[in-house]
Amino acid sequence: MELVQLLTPEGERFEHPDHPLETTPEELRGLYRDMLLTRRFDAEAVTLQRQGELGLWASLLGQEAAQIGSGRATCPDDYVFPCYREHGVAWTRGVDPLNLLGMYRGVNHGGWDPDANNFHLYTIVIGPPLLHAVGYAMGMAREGADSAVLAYFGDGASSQGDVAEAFTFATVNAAPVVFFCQNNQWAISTPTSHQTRAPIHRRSAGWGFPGIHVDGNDVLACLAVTRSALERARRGEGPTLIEAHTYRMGPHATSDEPRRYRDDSERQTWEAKDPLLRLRAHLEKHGHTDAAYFEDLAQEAEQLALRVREGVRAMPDPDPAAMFRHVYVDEHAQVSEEQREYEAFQATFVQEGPQ
Ligand SMILES: Cc1ncc(C[n+]2csc(CCOP(=O)(O)OP(=O)(O)O)c2C)c(N)n1
Ligand SMILES: [Mg+2]
Repeated sequence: MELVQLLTPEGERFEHPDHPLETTPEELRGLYRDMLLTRRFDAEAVTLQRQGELGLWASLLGQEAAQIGSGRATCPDDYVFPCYREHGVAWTRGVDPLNLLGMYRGVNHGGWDPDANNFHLYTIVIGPPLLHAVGYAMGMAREGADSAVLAYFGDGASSQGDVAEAFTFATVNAAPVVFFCQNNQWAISTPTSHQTRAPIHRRSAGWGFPGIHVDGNDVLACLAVTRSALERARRGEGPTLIEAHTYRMGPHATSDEPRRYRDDSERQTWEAKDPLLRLRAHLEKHGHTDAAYFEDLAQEAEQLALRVREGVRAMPDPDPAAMFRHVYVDEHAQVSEEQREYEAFQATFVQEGPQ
């Protein structure tokens, strides 16, 4: 199947007969702003991890268009199930970027109220979010809701049994769900060629629902295909699988060193397809922006980075005893014993500073 593209890497816009998209200059500027601020936030998080302020960070560098395009296709009442790298999607749902950092700093298990923005908590275990999404979508349909669910997974997660099970339940129940696979070519050090022989988007045919292959570095194409798939789901016509062809420009996470398993030239090839550069080229070519727009945006990005930096440092450390409190609803003898041992261990440390 052909790759759906509405914007070439050089910033040329064209129409696709099956995926029409009308945009105003204001919307285009908004999408660029979303991608730029997300990229700046992500870079700040990497720096914070390098400085010891975060335990880990999974960067989205290179995947801004896939995330902003698909995220901006959702309506407020839709519900989104992310994995752990969906910082751009979180942004489109109105989650404060600062809140994404708590779990990666190790001070909480989530960091935001999922129901405040219909954006579920990050899930590190790959595969389960699709099952959660299908169950949630089936529940929505039974309640007669006029909304849909958007669920994210990766090329690596596509090998999990959970994904196949999610497809089965979604299709036989015509669940209002869209499965969005960011095929960023890698699952840590495992290339996509080790996950599958056939393209991932073709898989849905075996389950009897449509699959779309989209240029994941083209924010307009991602917006168009996700919007129409969500509309289809809301009409009660069942699930759609979208495979966004993109690239993870950075390491899997800050604990990873990609030069050990992939050639740097690969990254250079993808730099030419940078999602931000192509929309910027389009904006400039058509006179939708001037120098002041980009300067103001750069300033806004620096302010965001500063707010995040100060905010993360100010996050209070959790009470160590809290980790024992939520294991069971009622008191449990073994957990209580572990808590007593832990507290005795803590008491052996001498406080520094004036006594
Ligand atoms: C069930 C399960 N197995 C293994 C892991 C370890 N793991 C974490 S991320 C990852 C790779 C995921 O790759 P992909 O789905 O392509 O997502 P990406 O990181 O590329 O966004 C693996 C194997 C996990 N988190 N969950
Ligand atoms: Mg991947």
